Amino acid sequence: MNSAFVEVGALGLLAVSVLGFWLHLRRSAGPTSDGGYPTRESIRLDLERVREEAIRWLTTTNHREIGILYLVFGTSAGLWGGIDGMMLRTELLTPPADIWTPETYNALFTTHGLTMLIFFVLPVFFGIGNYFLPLLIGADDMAFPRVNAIGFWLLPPALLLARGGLFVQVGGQLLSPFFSEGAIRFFLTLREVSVGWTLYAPLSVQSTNPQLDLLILGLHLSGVATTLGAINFIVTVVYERADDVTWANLDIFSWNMLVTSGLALFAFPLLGSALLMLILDRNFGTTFFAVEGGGPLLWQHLFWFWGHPEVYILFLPATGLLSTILPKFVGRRLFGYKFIVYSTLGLGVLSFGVWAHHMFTTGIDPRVRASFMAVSIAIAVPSAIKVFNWLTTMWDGDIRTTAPFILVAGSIGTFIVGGVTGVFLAVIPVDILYHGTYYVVGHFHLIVVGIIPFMMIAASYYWYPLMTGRWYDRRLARFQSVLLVFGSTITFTTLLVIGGLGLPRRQAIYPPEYQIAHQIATVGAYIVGLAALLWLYNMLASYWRGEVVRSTDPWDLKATGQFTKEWQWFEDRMVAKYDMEPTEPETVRAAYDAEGEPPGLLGGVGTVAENVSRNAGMAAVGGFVGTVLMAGGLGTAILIGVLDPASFGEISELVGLGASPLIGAVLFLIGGTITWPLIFLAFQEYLPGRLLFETGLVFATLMSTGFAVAFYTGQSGLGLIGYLAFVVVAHWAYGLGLTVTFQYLRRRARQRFAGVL
Ligand code: HEM
Ligand SMILES: [Cu+2]
Repeated sequence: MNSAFVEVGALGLLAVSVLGFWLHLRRSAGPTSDGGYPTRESIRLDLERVREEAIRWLTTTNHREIGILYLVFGTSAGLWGGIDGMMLRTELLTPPADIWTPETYNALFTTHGLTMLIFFVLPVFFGIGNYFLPLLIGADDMAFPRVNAIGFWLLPPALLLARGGLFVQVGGQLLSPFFSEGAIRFFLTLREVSVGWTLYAPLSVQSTNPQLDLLILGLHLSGVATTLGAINFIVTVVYERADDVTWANLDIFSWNMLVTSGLALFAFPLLGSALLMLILDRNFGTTFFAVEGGGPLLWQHLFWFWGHPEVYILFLPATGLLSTILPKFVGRRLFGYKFIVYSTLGLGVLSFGVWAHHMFTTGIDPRVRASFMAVSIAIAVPSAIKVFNWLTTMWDGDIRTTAPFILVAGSIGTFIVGGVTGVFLAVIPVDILYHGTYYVVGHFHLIVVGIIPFMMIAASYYWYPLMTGRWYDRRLARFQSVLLVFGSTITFTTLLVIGGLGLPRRQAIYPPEYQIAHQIATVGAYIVGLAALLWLYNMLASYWRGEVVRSTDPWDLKATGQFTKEWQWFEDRMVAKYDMEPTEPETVRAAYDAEGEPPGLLGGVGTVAENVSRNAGMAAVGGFVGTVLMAGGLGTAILIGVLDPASFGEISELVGLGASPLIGAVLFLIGGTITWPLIFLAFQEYLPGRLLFETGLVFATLMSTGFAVAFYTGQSGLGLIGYLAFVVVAHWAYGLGLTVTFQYLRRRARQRFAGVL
């Protein structure tokens, strides 16, 4: 089949239907006409209006309008790249290359990867950043509004250079029946590039396709655009913050945009240089990447020194959105704000130090490889910190299963799978097995699909009322979110599996035993595609038909004290424009905030020494009470013979004091009085908002399993059941004693803090 026609056709169909649908909605939403024909005047006027609008959008320097331009551009590119993805998956429905040729398949994964990474993700995030970052930090506009406009307007020509060859090619095919080959040679030489999105030398140097040169120029231009945008974000965050926005309360999304922009500032100029070298090698006979010159490995080093940070440039804004949106729908403050900021900074720094993990199989020096392995594994730590903080934010929250929340929860899930599979890849022996298989494709798609578009869509829902003054169709959105999570999970976990079985990627032809798996993945991909279309429909239709927002606080954020600056801006506007009353919530509660509670573990502010001694004192009191209660349970167990007191001897043996049950029991008491309560306190701090009491039971139950294993002395049958029952009950007694005491002491501390006592 003629892939170029199919692709341009699909793109055209999509564009025409969106435009037609938009005009239709717009007409039907307008004031009802008297049924007559439009007069000359009204048409002329309309054309005049169109001209004015066009000039306005072409020349705007307003951050919100530029944001929308970016969003429209990025979404269009994303749909284009998505069509490539669907075409790839369609080819993989059957083992032979019967739908497209292998050459076309190569072109498709090249353009799909490039379009998604360069022209979809970054522009969309820059769009969200442009629209919301100034509102979030209380700035009037971006620092350099005109640079901002230039940064955006470099992108359309960049995309055209990178992928315009497709249209030229289709043009050539349309013209060829009418003209001689010589007359339309230009139209016939350009082909979509098929050397892989990493443009590895020597293939990219030797390829004679002139479209590759245009692509390199287009990428270069997009790099310039990105750098301009990044500078603007950095200066805006640093200099344009409102007086009450400090580094300590800067919102998480702005933090992430700042770090992302910092990464872009270092990464993209390097890509630019490497691309220049490549184009020189291709056209002017230099030998930067020739075997007899710098060598193909030099290209890989330069490429991945940009490429790995680029992955984080794309990923960080998504995590920023997640951290911003999640708390709103669980009624809790973001847990561990500081750690989320630090982990963002940590990821930013580390991401420059791991590039060679993409080159483990290229035969670089084993010592170099080993150190890159270490850093690559280390990068899992800041990522995990984020995940734990998200989970803790959800702990005991009032979860509202809105569409944004469903996407957030889905993202955390796919990110865990994507992240853990990535840690495996960071280990050299595992990478040698899986490199170049679908395992890699599964891994990175779980992240690039599972968190990036998910969070873009979640943000589009979350801020839709603010941007348009209307609600999207909320039922459809929930359905769409579930569909998206479901489709992506099916597709990309299947790819992990077939990669694990050893199927190489980037091949249009594959052995027949993989067919079923590939078909499952393809169906999953179509589900994702359907979800994308439903989203688009919802966004367009609701703009004209959606329920009008009648509250200045559409998400009821004031009730949990999370009414942030951008919503304040919205409220002010609604009040000024439509004379609305600011909405007041019926009930207000702190978002499980530490306010009103004495800060610190259990006591008020004070020196470290004061805090430590106060907490240790409380732990000892609670631990003592708990241990006394527990001793009752264990004592009974010993009396009826299901617990062997001799097993205490093992504790003292463990610390090297001989097998004395007495010493063991003393150690046991010390542990019960000091160690476990302190661990519990730390644990309790990490799971705030939960009733102390329940946490105590969970904690005690967990401990009891360890105890049951450690003190097991070969009981069986009824004895074993009795042993286990007494162990659990004794630990519950311990947990109860611990927490009730804490609760009592804590109340006293709070009263003292509030000056009651
Ligand atoms: C439903 C959505 C998507 C589907 C069905 C899909 C499918 C595919 C397929 C089949 C491949 C080729 C695998 C191979 O043979 O190596 C691929 C590669 C790739 N995809 Fe996606 N993809 C999707 C979304 C995305 C997104 C959102 C991004 C980036 C943000 C992305 C980035 C990439 C990259 C970088 C490659 C590597 C290209 C290469 O092998 O050189 N994809 N995708
Ligand atoms: Cu990497």
